Amino acid sequence: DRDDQRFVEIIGVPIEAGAGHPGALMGPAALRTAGLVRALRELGHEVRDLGDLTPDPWSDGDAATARLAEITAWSRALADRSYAMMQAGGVPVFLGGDHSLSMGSVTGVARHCREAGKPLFVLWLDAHGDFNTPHTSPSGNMHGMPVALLCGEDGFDDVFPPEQRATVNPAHVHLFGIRSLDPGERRLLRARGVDVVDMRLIDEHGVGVHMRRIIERVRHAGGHLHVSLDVDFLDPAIAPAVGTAVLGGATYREAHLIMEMLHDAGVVGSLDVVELNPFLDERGKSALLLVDLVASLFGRRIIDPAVTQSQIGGQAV
Ligand code: NNH
Ligand code: MN
Ligand code: MN
Ligand code: MN
Repeated sequence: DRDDQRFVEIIGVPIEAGAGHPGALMGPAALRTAGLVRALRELGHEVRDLGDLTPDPWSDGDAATARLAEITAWSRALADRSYAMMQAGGVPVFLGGDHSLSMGSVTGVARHCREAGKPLFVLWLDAHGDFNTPHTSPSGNMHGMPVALLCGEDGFDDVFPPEQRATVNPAHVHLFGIRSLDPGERRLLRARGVDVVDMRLIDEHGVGVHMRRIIERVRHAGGHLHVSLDVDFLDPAIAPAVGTAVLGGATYREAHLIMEMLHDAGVVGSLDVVELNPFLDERGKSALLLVDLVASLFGRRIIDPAVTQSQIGGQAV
């Protein structure tokens, strides 16, 4: 038996209106098929799968208006549900669905943290900055905007009226694995002081240096860390199931090391797993990899540290 058992609540958020390519709405189903619930239970956690979220019906209009209305409906429903899941005291895991779902999931987490007086930090594992606003976005796709909404940028009053919007401090956001930024979002990221660990920094220092820095910061503040894992953070060679693949992503071991370090630090309180597009996968390999990464985040390890010590003659490592 282990001393790090958690109560994990899983909810599917099958939304794809924020992405340019259809298919992400099959993400939650693929993650379940790949064995997410079983993997977490095998680690000894208490797992409850709440099924998929159903938003209130939204009104349609022309294509762009309908997409905004749909994302608004999902975001509001998810913010309320995410808040309730936080209040229930477990670790909520949000299965996407495209990355616009984080507008709702993190808003709910932020409401809880504000009331609980707990500083909220966000680790955004992604190829992209997701800091566009409706004014800067070259594509208009809302999966490229959630961090800007969360950090209080203008242009999102349709999604959340100001009183429903729980803002995240941009100085508490760590973008990680970044290798594609649009000019407008790059300027905004600089102006707001967001920490951007791009692939260049990861190549030069390794992921461990930057993860230790981020983990120590959250620990020192006694904070809550929300992790938002976009599949395109990973190199497309190991995770092809994304509509917006960018070369030069995290390797298999870099991604696992991040998850293992986060687990050992014990700072993660909520998780998004987003942008899986099973229509683009190869025999389920991306979905299976994501399940393995989540398992590492929840305590799966290659070998128990005590065993390692006895095998090297009892010397501490
Ligand atoms: N930056 C681009 C945009 O805003 C791409 C965003 N796509 C993503 N983000 N997949 O993670 O349209
Ligand atoms: Mn709490
Ligand atoms: Mn993203
Ligand atoms: Mn991305």
